[in-house]
Amino acid sequence: MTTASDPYYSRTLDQWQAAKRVDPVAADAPGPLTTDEVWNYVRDGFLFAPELFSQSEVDEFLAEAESLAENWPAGQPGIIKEPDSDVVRSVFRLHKVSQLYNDRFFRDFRILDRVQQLIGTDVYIHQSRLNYKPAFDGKEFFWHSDFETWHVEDGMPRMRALSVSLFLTESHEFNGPLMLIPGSHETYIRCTGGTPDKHFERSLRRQDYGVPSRQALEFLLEGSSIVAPKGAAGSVVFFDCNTMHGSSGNLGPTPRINLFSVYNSLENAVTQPFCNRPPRPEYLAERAIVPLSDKKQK
Ligand code: 6CS
Ligand code: FE
Repeated sequence: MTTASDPYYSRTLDQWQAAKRVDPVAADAPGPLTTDEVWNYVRDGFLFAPELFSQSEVDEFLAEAESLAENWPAGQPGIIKEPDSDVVRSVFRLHKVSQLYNDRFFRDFRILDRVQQLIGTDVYIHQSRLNYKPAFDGKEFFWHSDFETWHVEDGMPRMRALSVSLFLTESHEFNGPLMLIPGSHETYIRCTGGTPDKHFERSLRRQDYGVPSRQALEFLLEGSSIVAPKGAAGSVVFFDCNTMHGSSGNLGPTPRINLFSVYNSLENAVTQPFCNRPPRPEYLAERAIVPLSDKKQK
């Protein structure tokens, strides 16, 4: 696709640019969220649901998270180490390896009903992962829009996806909580720089391309601010695919573990990447599309 026909081209100019989002933020489908909650999501680009899951559910999810990191089969793709050490930073494509997460989280009605209400169609999982943010060693995730990467490197056409992040440990000010810029989802930042070959092998440890410039961040922060939803394990953040977010390192003595799933509209399945590189591997961008509505778990 040419730059002219793609509203979300990026990494093609020498200067960063701010473009207006052209897709609606949320649909008006029926579901458990109140009108106010949907409205807040449309305004801010995220919604915080404290303690949506119970402590006993979280205990099981946490045991699974620890077991996955410890027993990841040698040679199975999808395990990422911290930038300066061999400590596990993330594991990916959990919807293909964890029955527990599939049955009790990814397809749980508390998640899927809300996701479908916001996206307005049936959905599938584009990506799933655990971020471990280990005690003392867990490094930052610099500011980014997930959509910029999913569009350029994975070929996701439009902004019809959202992320769900479940806190498996308490999120607090010392362990590098997720930070977001409310309202930033309305602006698409075109980044400078290209896409190096096999960029993903580096970017998941430390991202250097597809990140906004300092001036772009200042621009997004004019009239806005940084927020960090904090709270008990079991709390959930729903955030739009274009909301600018990041997190600092974990300087605390215990890990900060989050379980993520990314839902994309069935009408927005990935195509060829919007850069001159082959698509990223399927552990990062699912191409085996499984509609979720008939698999909902009550
Ligand atoms: O490259 C990706 O797809 C991703 N990277 C980051 C830093 N956040 C979202 C997603 O996992
Ligand atoms: Fe992200």
